[in-house]
Amino acid sequence: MRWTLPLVLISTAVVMLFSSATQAQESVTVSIGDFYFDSAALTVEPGTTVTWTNVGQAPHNVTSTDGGPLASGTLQNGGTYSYTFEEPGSYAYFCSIHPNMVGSVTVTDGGGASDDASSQSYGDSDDGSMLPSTGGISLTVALAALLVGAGLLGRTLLRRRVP
Ligand SMILES: [Cu+2]
Repeated sequence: MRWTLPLVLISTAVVMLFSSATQAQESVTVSIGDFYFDSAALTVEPGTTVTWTNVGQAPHNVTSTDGGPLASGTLQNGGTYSYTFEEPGSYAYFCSIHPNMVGSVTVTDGGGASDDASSQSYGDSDDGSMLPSTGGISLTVALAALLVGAGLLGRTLLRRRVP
């Protein structure tokens, strides 16, 4: 019966680790100002939805530079445009009304271990507004549960060896 708690904790931790690794999808916002994109250079994982919001007074748009998929049409103040990036690659875009407004979204190949995913998320200090904090917290909780579970298991094993 002493095995039950550690085993539950460990399996819970493993499930949480896997689910946080596959929860790469997230949402990121980019502000469109007069006359800039913020963040102008974004790095996301596949499956990320990026939403541009025009916080400026002038009309702007999000238009792929090289015939890519981004085509927001004209966004007035408060207007938004979303696109979900599935394919890895580099997506350059600009505002065709003000061609000196340029930005890019880099989509990673996303095929890494969970270590890659978390270090990537936390590396984005430029756009600290949209850190996937829930993923980080659940990873920490999972690791803590794993350590506690392993500790309990170890103590149980030690106790069993003592006559
Ligand atoms: Cu513009």
